[in-house]
Amino acid sequence: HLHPTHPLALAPVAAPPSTVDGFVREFLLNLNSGRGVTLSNASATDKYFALAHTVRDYLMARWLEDLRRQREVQDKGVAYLSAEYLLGRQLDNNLLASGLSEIAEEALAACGIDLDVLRQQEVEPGLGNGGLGRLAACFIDSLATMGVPNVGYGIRYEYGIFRQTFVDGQQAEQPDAWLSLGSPWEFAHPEGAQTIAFGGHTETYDDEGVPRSRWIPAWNVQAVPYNYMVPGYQNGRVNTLRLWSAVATNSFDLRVFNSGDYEEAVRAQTYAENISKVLYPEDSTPQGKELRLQQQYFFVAASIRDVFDVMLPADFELTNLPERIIFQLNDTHPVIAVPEFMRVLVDEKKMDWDAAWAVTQQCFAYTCHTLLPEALEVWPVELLGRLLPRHLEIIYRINEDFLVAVREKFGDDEMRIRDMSIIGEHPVRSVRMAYLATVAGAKVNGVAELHSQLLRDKVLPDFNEFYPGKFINVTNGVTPRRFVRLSNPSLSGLITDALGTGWVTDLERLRELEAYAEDPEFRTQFAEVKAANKRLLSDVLRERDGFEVSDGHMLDVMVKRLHEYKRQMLKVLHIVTTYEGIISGRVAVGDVQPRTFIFGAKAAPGYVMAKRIIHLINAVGSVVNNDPRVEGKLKVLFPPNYNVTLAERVIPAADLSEQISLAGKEASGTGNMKFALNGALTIGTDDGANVEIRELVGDDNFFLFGMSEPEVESLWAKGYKPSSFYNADSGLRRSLDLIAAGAFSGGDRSMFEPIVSNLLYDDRFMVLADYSAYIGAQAKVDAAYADQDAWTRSAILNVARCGYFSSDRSMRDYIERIWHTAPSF
Ligand code: GL7
Repeated sequence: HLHPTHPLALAPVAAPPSTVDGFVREFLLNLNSGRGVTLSNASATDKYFALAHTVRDYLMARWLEDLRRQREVQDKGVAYLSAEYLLGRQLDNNLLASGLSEIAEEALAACGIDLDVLRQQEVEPGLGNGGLGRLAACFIDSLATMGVPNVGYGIRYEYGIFRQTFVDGQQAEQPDAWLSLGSPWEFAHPEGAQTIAFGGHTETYDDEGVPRSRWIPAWNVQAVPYNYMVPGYQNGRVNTLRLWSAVATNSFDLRVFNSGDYEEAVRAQTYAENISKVLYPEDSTPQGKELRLQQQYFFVAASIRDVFDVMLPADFELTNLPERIIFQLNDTHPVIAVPEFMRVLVDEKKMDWDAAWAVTQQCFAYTCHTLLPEALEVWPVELLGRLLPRHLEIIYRINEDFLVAVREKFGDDEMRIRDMSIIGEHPVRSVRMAYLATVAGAKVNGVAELHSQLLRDKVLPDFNEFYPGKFINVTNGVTPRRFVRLSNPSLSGLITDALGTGWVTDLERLRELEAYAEDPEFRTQFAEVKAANKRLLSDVLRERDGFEVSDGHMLDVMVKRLHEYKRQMLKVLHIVTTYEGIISGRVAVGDVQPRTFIFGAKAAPGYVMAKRIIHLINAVGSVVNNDPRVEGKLKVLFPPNYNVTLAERVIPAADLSEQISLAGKEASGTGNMKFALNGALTIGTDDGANVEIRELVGDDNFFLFGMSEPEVESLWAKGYKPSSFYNADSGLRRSLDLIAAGAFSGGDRSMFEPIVSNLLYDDRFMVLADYSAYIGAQAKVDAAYADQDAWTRSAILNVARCGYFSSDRSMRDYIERIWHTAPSF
C-alpha cells in the first residue's frame, strides 16, 4: 500500500502532455470511459462532455496543488459570499485559461469535430439576475488570475434565471433546467454535506457557572457542496467556487415517517429541497419571502462551517481569525452571516461576547449595490424570529450595544436613534439588513464614485458620521478575459499585434493605443474589426431568431434588465420620435442615419409595468420593421432571452451604448464598461460609473445628456409635473399621442394606456424631463456617425482609456483598502 505521506500519494497525477496528440488521446479516453461511446457513435453532447472533462483533466493537477499549498501556507483568504454568480459558459473560458484553445481546436479537427459546434452545446449557468451576479463572476476570475486565495460561496440553484420567450410580443417565462443533462464542470461532495438547522426555540443554561444560550432547532437540511474550478488566466492557478445544494436529511424524513405518513414524508423532503430549487428572478427589488431568507441562511451557514472545518486547523486561536479570513458580503443577501458567525463563536466556541464581536467586526466587509431605498432588504422580526430565533436574539444584542454607543456619541437624540436602529418599527418591526451589515463591517463600499458619495451623504449619512472612514469606494470592473479576449477575438488580435499579449492581465496598457488612434491604417483595421463583429452578430441573430441585420446600419444597443429607473421608455420615445418624423414627412429620410436598435431585457415576472414596456418595444418593433416608409432606415430588434452568451456577441458589434438611467439611480452599471472596452461610444447620463467613463474618455468621445443628480433632486423638491414637459415639447407630444392613439396596438387605445398615463401623471424616473435633452444628444450622435473615420478614432480612444475598468483593478482596490490580503506563492 501507498502510505498517505508517500510522495505519490501527496502529489496530484500530472496533467496529460500539452500537445495535439496528447489532447486527442485524452479526449478519446474521456469519450470511451467517461461517456461509454466511441467517436463514431458519439452525440454532440457526448463530445462536449468529453471535451469539458479533458480540459478539467489538464487543470486538475494545478487545482489540487493549489488546494494543498493553500492548506500549507495558511495565507489570509477571501470568502466571497454571494447569492448570485452569473457565470456564462465555461468551456471557452477554461480553454483560454489553461492555454489550450489552439491545441483543442486542432485536436478536435483531427477527430473531424468543429470546436464551435461543441461550444454551442453548453447551457450557460445563469445563476444570477444581472450586474450584481456577473460582477461576482468577474471578481473570482480576477482573484484567480492575480493568485489571491479565494473561495466563492453561493447556491447551486437547480433552476437559474428563467428562459424568456415572447408570445404575441409579451414576455413568457420558462424554467431554466440548466442541469438537465448534468454539468461537466462540477464536483459533488455529498460526503462533505453540512447540516443546516432552522426554527425551534432558544434556552439559557448554566455552563459551569457561566450563563449561556443555545438554540434548539426544529428541523434541518443537508447542504451538499459542489466545487467548480476557477482557473486564473494562464498562470497555473486554480481557485474554487463552492455552491451549496439542499438535500433532505434522514432525520427530517424519519420524524414524519415514524408517524406512518409516507406522503407527508415525501412532501417534507420536497420542502427541504426547495431551498436551492430556484433563483429568485427579482433584480434590485427584494421579495421578502420566507424561502428567500431560508436560502440566504442556508448558504452562509454552510460556508462559515466550511471555513472552520476545512480552512482552519482544529486548534486555531480564534482571536487570530482576522489574520486568516475576510468575508465579503455581496449586497445584503448574505448579511445573516453576521449573527451566524457570532452564534458559532459565542454559543459553540464559547467565546466571550465582546471578544467575538471584536473579531466579527474585522472579519466582515459589506458592499452595497443600490441606491433605491426599496431595494435595501428588511426582514420582519416575526419571520426572522420564527426561522432563526437565536439569530434574532443576537441581532437585538448587537443593536442594544450599538445604540448605547450612538447615545454616547450623539446624545439622546431619539429621532436619530430611531433612524439608526437596526430594528425598524414601520410598517412592521423589521431587521434592516443594510444597517446590520454597516455596523458589523470593517468597511462599507459603494460600487462607483458617485454611488459611494450618495451612499455616504444620502442613504446612510448618520452612519457615515458615526463611523468616520468606514465608507469607501471601489469602482466596479469587468474581466478582460471574457469580455474582450474571448468575446472579441478580432479586436484582441488587433490589440495584441500592436501591444503584445500583456494587456490581458494589465489592462491599463491599452493606453498605448492612444497613439494608434491617429494612424489611418490602424483606424481602417479597427473599423474592419467592428464590421466583422457585426456580421458575426448578424449570423447569430439569423440562426437564433430569424432576424436580419442590415449592412451599413449604426447598431444602437440597450441591453440590461428591464427596470423603469433604467428608462428603456426613453429609448422607445426616441425610436417613436424618429419614426414619426419620417412618416409625417417632417424629417427627410435622407437626413436620418440608418440605425438598428437592439434591445435585450428580462423583466421580473411580477413586475407588471416592466412587462408592459417589453410588450410596447415589441409592438413598436413590429410596426417599424414592417413599414415600407422606413425600410432600410430604421429597424428594431429584440432578441428574447438576453444572457451572458448573447452579450458576448452583441457587445463587440455595438456602435452606440445606451446608458440612460435617471441620474442617482444606477449604482454603477457594468455593461457600460464592457461596451466602451469594445469600442462603442456611450450616450449616457451622469449616473453610476458613466461619470468615470466620461472623465476618462473625455467629453469629445462621450454623448452626455440629461439632468445631473443635484438637478434631479431640485426638480423633485420644486414639484415635478411631467405634463408640463409634455405640453412644452411638440415632438414629445406627437410621440406619446401616437402610442396613446393605438398606432402600435392595431388601434387599441387601451393596450399601452397605463404606460402613457404613468408617464404623464407620475413618471417617477423623469423620462419626460430628460426627453428633449436625449433627443438633442441623439442628433449629435447622428452627426458624429456621419464622419465614420472620426467616429472610429473616438471608438479607439474609448478602448485605449478604459483599462481602468478591469476587474483586476477592482480586486487590487479591495485588497488594498479592505482585505489586506496578498497573492500567495
Ligand atoms: C446592481 C446595480 O443595480 C448595478 O448598477 C451595479 O452595476 C451592479 C454591480 O455592482 O449591482 N445592484 C443590484 O441589486 N443589481 C445590480 O445589478 C441587481
